[in-house]
Amino acid sequence: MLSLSLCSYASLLAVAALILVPVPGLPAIVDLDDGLTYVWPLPQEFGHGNATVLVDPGISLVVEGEGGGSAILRDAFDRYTRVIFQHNDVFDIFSAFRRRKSSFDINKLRVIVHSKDEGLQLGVDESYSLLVPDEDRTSVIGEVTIEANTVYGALRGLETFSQLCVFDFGTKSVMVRKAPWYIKDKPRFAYRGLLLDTSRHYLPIEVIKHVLDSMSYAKLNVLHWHIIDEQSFPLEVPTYPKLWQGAYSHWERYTVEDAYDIVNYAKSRGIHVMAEVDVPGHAESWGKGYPELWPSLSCREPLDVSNNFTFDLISGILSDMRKIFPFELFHLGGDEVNTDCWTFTPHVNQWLQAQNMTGKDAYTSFVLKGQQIALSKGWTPVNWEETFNNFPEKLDRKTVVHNWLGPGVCPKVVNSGLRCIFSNQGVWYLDHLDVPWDKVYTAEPLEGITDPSKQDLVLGGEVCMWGETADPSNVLQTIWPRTAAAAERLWSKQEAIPTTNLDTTALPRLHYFRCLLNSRGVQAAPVKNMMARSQPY
Ligand code: CP6
Repeated sequence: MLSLSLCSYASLLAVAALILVPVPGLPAIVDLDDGLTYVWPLPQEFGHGNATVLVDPGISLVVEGEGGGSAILRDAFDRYTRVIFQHNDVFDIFSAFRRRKSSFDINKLRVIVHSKDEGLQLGVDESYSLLVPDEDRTSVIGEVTIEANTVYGALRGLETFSQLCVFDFGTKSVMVRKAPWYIKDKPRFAYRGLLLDTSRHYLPIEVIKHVLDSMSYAKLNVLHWHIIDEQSFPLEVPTYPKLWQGAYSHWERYTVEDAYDIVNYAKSRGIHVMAEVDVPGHAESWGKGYPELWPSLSCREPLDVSNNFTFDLISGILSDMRKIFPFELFHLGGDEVNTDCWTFTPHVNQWLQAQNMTGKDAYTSFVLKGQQIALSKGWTPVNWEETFNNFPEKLDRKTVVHNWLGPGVCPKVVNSGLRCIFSNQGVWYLDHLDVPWDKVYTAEPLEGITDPSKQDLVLGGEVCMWGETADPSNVLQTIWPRTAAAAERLWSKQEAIPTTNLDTTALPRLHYFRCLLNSRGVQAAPVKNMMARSQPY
């Protein structure tokens, strides 16, 4: 037959081409049959078979359980069907028409959400189970099942399902390979954060939302919004309307409505927003509108500790912010405080002497006052580690200490009974461009902590995208792909995360996840854009 002979000619030619024209240096195409599981972060427990099933682009959502009616769930379903079927363009709608409905193995997504409580507290139940049937149509026909206690667990399950779906460009259809899948999943840590800094460079609302989308793909759940700092004060504070005179410009600002919008957008992706007001250092921009906050023109931060107005203003800011940020944690900074600036300023120095205080005493008292203001508004205070390093026993017992200076801090924090967030700058500061992905990946938040009751005091960890060198032009490609390495560390079982032979165990999966981000419009950089490993290959 003509077709046969054409075929054999073609394969002969192909074989000849392979023998005659070796193609050195082509990047390896991800081999989905290499035995690795291409879901990032890796689920806690899973098993699968070896069948390939077709997914109907017209897949319908069927909800069950008390929380099934959630608008958050419905919106997420719409988002994920757009992501999964992005290649099913107008022509594929016609092909779907021609196809008989029964030719798809999966045409229903059944989501069971047991609770209708949509409160998004720290430690909210994000567990889910996911079942993708194989082609055996005698069993539960055509139905993928996600079961979760809360809508936030269902969101995580949807993300996992979306990663199992791959578009086959030959048949132009979406399929799940290696079905059936049985997945039972939950996060290892309750706090899986990313810091964004909108003071050093303003980030438009759309960019922040894009970051939130990308976080949800890696199952990260806390946006630490470092809104204001010494360079600019972009946030509207209605009680003290001159504060945002410290913004870079009229347009580089966030209204109260903008901030609400961010918080709601994050909530619908299961992401908490933890706001930060970094005092008393890192606050120079506040004095643009209220110069009396500056000790003097040559000492503009830390804020004037001798002036009661300083604390009235902090209280006013926090009252206004309390209406916007429902998350129970609130970050009060407390890092890099130059107390010499106070002791060298005559009127502040006089005040210190009258109070019988050293600069360090005043720093302590400032931080503790800040904590009391936050506590009085119903927040749990978070402070950078210098506060713990300087006066550990004076901090309120509810304090969460945020590590950054180096390793070994969280062990001390949890031994003293306080809670800790891990962000060791040597591995999890994204502005350190020379830190390779594998160094991010092998960093372990529980290092040096063996007692399980102490381990429980480590809430999790956070990668920090400081804004000095990141703006809308490069922020996403600086965050990704390395943030994915931290995201797996924070979600997956410690025993499942390889520590050796990362080239073959983790790297192909990271390449694949990076491409998945790109396919969803996230500008994640190539894994090897920087020093990809400590050692050259
Ligand atoms: N801003 C604030 C910063 C940093 C910190 N706080 C910072 C310090 C050192 C490095 C990176 C960032 N830019 N407010 C420290 C918590 Cl290397």
